[in-house]
Amino acid sequence: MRTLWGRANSGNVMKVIWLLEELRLPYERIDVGGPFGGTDTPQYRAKNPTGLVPTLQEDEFALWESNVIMRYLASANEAGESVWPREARARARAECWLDCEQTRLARPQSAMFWGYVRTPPEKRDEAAIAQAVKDAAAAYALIAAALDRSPFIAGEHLTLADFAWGPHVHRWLHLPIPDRPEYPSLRRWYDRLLERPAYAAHVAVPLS
Ligand SMILES: N[C@@H](CCC(=O)N[C@@H](CS)C(=O)NCC(=O)O)C(=O)O
Repeated sequence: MRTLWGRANSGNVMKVIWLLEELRLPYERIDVGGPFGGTDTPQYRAKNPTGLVPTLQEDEFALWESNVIMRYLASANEAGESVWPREARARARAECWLDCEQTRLARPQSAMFWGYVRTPPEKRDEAAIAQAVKDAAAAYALIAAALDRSPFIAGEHLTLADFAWGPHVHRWLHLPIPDRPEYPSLRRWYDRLLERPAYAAHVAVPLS
């Protein structure tokens, strides 16, 4: 039995839902985190000591960190070969972008998203949001340059790199950012992702 713990409107949970759906791996999802709570119990912390979402559980085996969960699912299941190259260098090239999403984008993206979507206008720290937008724009410039050269982030095919960045870009393009830099290759890639039913259904949803 495979269970994904985490609320569906978390960007990090969305990555995993999209992957599970794309690979057609059966799972159940349980809402925890945010308004649902449930992440501060000893039972949940035993599965995920950070108390964050997502957590993946397969019987007694539990994993946390969204990108690790994706790597595991793509490595442990034959269907994963289509999005996770078995050849070491091809895989390593995609890994760069997975780690880069965590190290360069995750923090400013989260500050920007919380600032615009989950904070009432009168309580927003406009300077902090502006800085987050600037930092996120610099991270998107990195993948835009990669996407100038190939249709997907790590090359000719959809890989976990696209799953890691995909939920963020939908938000980036829909947040009310006044002076958002336009990266044409980023937008073309986003349009390509929208053609995928699992992305359209589970990721490209109203911001909440
Ligand atoms: N690096 C972690 C970050 C996890 C994270 O920050 N999750 C957020 C949601 S996107 C969270 O759990 N927030 C608290 C909550 O939902 O209760 C990952 O990629 O899984």
